[in-house]
Amino acid sequence: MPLKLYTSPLSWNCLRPELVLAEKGITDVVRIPADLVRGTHKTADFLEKSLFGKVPLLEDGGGGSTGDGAGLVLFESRAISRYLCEKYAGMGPGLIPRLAGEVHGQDQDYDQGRGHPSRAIWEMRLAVESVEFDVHVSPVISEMMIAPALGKPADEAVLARHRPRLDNCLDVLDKMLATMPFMGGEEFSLVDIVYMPCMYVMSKCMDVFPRRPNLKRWWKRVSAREGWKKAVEPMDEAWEQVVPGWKGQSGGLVADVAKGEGEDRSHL
Ligand SMILES: N[C@@H](CCC(=O)N[C@@H](CS)C(=O)NCC(=O)O)C(=O)O
Repeated sequence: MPLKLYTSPLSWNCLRPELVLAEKGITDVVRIPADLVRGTHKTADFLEKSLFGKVPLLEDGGGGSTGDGAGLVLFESRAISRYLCEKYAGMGPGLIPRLAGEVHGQDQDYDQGRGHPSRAIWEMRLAVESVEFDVHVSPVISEMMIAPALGKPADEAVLARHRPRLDNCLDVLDKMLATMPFMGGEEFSLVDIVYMPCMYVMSKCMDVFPRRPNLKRWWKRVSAREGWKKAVEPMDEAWEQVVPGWKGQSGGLVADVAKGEGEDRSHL
């Protein structure tokens, strides 16, 4: 049975699992488009499954609400992405680093209760994205991109609170990337995938890379991947409709264009 993914090309959160699917070459997916502008996808059935009423939402194996593959329903883009990495560990690039002794996705050493410094460090880097980066980048994107697209002024108080912390986080990432090629370490992995969507969208509204050479090198490396090019194409098409000039441009784009067309896009 194909995977069922409630998704929207406008959504950077949906881009995370889309990127895993593209990297892994998984095509047996039925996509249910979410209308983020009108919210028409929020049927009773959808709301029963996606408890916060958000996309992405993944169904694997039909109905039911929990389970082990059969009848699995998952929301939260990072949980979905990780599930896909683990389920399809044998397809495409291994997006979760393997440990010594690991066979067919089973970590024998973990089973024996032993800690692994290298995996612990990778998990720490994965956690940094949601607790240090996303908490600041999401409000900044909302104010710098969504608000102007709606023809609304940015909330300066929100920017004053989050922008300095985001800048600090980007500086830390730049420093980190001076000693390793990827966000998770020596190899491209799920850690890069969780960062990429917001990094991309943010680069449309502010100058992220000019003062951060290591971050810039990282972005060049990861955005050259075929998986990224394939996954981001629908997003570029969709946003070009909302913000003409979106494609191929960066930094300060959105504040200048698309002054709201009377539709409420606050849920984007
Ligand atoms: N933390 C969630 C965030 C999901 C989210 O905010 N999705 C937005 C689209 S980017 C959404 O569904 N918004 C509709 C709404 O809030 O009604 C994740 O990573 O999946």
